[in-house]
Amino acid sequence: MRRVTLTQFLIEQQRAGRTTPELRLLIEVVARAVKAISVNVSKGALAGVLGEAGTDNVQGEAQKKLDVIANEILLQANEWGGHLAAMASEEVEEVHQIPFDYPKGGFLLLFDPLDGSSNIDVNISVGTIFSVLRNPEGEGEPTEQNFLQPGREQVAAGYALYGPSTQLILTVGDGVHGFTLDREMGSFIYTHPFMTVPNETQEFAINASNARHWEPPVQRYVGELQAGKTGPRGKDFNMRWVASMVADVHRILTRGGIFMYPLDEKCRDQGGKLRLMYEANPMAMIIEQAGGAATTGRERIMDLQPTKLHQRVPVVLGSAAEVERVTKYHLEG
Ligand code: FBP
Repeated sequence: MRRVTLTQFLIEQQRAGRTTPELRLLIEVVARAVKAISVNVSKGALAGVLGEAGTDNVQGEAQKKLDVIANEILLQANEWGGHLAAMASEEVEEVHQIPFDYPKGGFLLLFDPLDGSSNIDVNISVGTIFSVLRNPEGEGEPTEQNFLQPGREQVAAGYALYGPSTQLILTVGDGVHGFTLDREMGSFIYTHPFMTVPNETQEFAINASNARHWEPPVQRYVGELQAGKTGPRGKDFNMRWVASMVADVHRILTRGGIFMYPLDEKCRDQGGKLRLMYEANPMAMIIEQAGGAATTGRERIMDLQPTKLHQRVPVVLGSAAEVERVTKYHLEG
């Protein structure tokens, strides 16, 4: 089979009018940053990048060294790239402006530089999640308000998975496409065309240690799954929880399933655990583009009107039939 690189794939998308030269070039800058992060992640203790950084992020969470390294790599690469009006990162409280002496572009980039931080020191897969929006017309430096657009306004979304191999999963609104990093060539090779989420599944992902905090609809749904053949679902379900959203979502994109980080008594005050702008929205776009569904348990995630850059939301995504069932249980009250 002809090996197609990410650059060739994006140029073909551009020739077919499915993306613009500016967006293609932006995605290539993000891909280059992902390669640099992949090198750091794979070196681990050899490069002294494991462990705490000794600082906290905007969410008050202890930062890992790799959180800081990955964030710096993405900021520096995209500041210089010339395709952005501004950026937003899980690790940075305010909007990150492009230095005055660098060229600017028409896009806004949002990212979680290293997702699944709690797994870094135990060598379990982690990732990077990103979302691209258009910067609304207007004078002056972009503000937080410029970013507060519903997920359906995203022009691209993707994630990198730093696992046994490094993969880049991408959508520009025409299906979901997967690329695998060829370390010898230093290029992402097109390996997974038009990834789709199977509608039916027998696999679910949720942090069951939170069960006592769950709302009744989730108690009911998970209870039925655990009842398996003997219960109303009449079939057995298996559970998986990597605690790296990227890894759990990638499994669902590959073989189906449902991922839930619902609203529970533990995270109710925060509105949820996962962040809307650079975790839930990009993953929702990818899952929907792959034929799945993504809700808060009550509403379509990509229809939510954001109110804050770092706001958190409940997340239920994956195989459409299961997401619809969980949402129905919530709406039945
Ligand atoms: P960050 O690591 O980017 O903060 O992401 C949050 C996250 O690690 C998700 O990747 C994962 O799905 C979830 O938190 C795991 O939560 P828990 O520790 O409750 O299992």
